[in-house]
Amino acid sequence: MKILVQSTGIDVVPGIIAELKTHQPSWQYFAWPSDEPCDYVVGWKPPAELFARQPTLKAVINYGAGVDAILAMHAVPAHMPIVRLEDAGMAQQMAEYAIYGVIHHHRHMQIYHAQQRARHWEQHEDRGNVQRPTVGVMGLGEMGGTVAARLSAFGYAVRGWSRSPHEIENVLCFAGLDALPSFLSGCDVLVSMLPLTDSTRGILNAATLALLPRGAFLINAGRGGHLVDSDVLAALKSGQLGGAMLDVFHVEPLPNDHPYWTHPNVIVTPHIAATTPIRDACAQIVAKISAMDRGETISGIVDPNIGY
Ligand code: NDP
Ligand code: OXD
Repeated sequence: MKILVQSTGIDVVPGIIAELKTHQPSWQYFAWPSDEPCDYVVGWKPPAELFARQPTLKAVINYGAGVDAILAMHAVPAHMPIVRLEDAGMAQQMAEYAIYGVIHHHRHMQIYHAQQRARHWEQHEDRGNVQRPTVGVMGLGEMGGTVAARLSAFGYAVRGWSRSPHEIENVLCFAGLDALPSFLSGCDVLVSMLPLTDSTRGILNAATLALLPRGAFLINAGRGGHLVDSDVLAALKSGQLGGAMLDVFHVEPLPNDHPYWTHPNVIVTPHIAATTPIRDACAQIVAKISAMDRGETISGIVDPNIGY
């Protein structure tokens, strides 16, 4: 079996190949760019040229959870299965990221950071132990499902929203577009872990942000395309949003002159909410390729019609 490995950061490819070899030493591995005809490609945001130069590929294994970039490429042959990573150690990181953001808001950390810079001593803990915010999680899949369960175990009241109905212990679940207003109306903190699809692009806009309780805090670790940035900035200005923690953006790296960088109530992180853990990811990739090659049905095959 011949496996082609590609990534946007060329320096990570040798590490991925070394890790894949530990799980399956008998396969042959090639780093992109290579014209050696391969059976499978393990890649992240592959260039269109790769598919033209690799006509023997049987499937693409996406080295991450989100498949919006690869689905947007017209170069991937229509019949070729696209397989995404399922959790592979990322859900735990997502839970850490979300819990950090929720606590940042709940325990007034934005205010304390500003106070420290001004050498100002003042306590704001009246809300700290009395009124805990209700947290809403958009997307209840590998990431969002874990995030909702962990936040609930941490003691927050949690609600979740997905396309199809879900049942998660101690999480008030809503499903479908009709239920979105009821869901949003109870979210003091809104965490988005949605995939970017035709149905979710721009979903956080003036109309939907207006449905949140005044002063709500927004955490976005899904994709930048979920936000209408001008509407988010307007909501921050009016006080409809009390603050935001943003990990993903329309353009990455976030351009130097973007207002998010300097907004006093916005935390910017450089797409690190959950990075792909090489060991878990490679173990999962080898297991999925082996099963596919035996002709078995595997989980994690993307439905291009719904976009995730
Ligand atoms: P999954 O496919 O496992 O879950 C997606 C969830 O979103 C499902 O619950 C799905 O509903 C829901 N959903 C999809 N479309 C809609 C819709 N139109 N309306 C309501 N709910 C919808 O994906 P993951 O949890 O693995 O990953 C989610 C996203 O997180 C990725 O696509 C990626 O963009 C992002 N991500 C970001 C990272 C970062 O570092 N910032 C790292 C990893 C992922 P249903 O359950 O009904 O199908
Ligand atoms: C992913 C990501 O989708 O890192 O895996 O954003």
